[in-house]
Parts: sequence; structure tokens; C-alpha cells
Amino acid sequence: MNKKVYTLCLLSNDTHVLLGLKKRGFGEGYWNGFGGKVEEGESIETATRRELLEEAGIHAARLEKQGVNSFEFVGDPVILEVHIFSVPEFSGKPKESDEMRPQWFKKNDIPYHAMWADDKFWLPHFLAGQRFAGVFTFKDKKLLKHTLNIFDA
Ligand code: 8OG
Repeated sequence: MNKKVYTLCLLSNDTHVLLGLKKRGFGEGYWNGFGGKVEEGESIETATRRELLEEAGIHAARLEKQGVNSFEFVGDPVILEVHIFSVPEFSGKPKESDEMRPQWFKKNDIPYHAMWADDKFWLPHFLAGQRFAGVFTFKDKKLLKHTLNIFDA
């Protein structure tokens, strides 16, 4: 089994969540949090900060780990393991990059129709401050099955 480790982080306040429209590459055209592949020799937290700065111009002062999702794609032996963080303290204003166009969305108006199909299962728990671990099986962009465990504080 071959595994690739990714980061994903989302900024939110009482009413809104910051998403970015992916302008190119994997997940192009979807709204998502900010993140990417952990490079060799890099810690997961360092990669999370680096990607947030590169993609949205935001410095994370503090990260909080909230979940891990694993993704398998039918016919592909590679598992994607995505480590998901909230960013309770940050500085900087969201800025468009080559990869992402950031925009604040109301928490009750999240564009799930234009997001990865798994997000509607775990993002509400993320926004409620819960911890979680999911396993999602896709065939291309279609979600075939999933399990999601929520760990209440
Ligand atoms: O480096 P690149 O932009 O290709 O990294 C992919 C990003 O997308 C990374 O932050 C992890 C994230 N990601 C997946 N799959 C899914 C998914 O199903 N839902 C969400 N919300 N993010 C995902 O790789």
C-alpha cells in the first residue's frame, strides 16, 4: 500500500468560513480549504502553514488538528491521507494566488454542490469543533462509500 500525506486547513469565525476556488490541478473548480502535499523531511504542521501562506497569503499563528480523512480511488493503489486543521489564530488578509481564489462564505450557505462529495459529511462536524476520522472511496469524482467516526470532546 502506497500512501501520500496531504494537509488541509480552514479558517472560520462565528458566522463565516473561508474557502478558496481551486484554479488548477487536482480538484480544479471546487471550493476547498487550503493545503497540499507534505514534502519530504517536512512536518505536517510546517506543510500546513506553508500551503496556507502560499495559497492564501495567511500566516497561521496557531493550528488545531481536527481530523484525518483517507481517500481511496478505485483502480489506484495510492491512498491519500489528508490531515485537517482549524486555524484559531492567524494574521494577514486572504489574497488570491495562482492556485486559489479565497472567499468568505456564510456557514449556512456553504457551496457543497461545488465541493468534493465527501465534504458535506465531515465539514459540519469540523465547524462544530468536533474531531473526526473518515475513510472515503471514490470512483473518479463520485463518492461510492464512506465511514466517518466523530470523537466528541
Ligand atoms: O497539492 P494539491 O492542491 O493537489 O493538494 C490537494 C488538496 O486537496 C489538499 O489540500 C488535500 C485536498 N483534498 C484532497 N481530497 C479532498 C477531498 O475529498 N475533500 C477536500 N475538502 N479536500 C481534499 O486531496
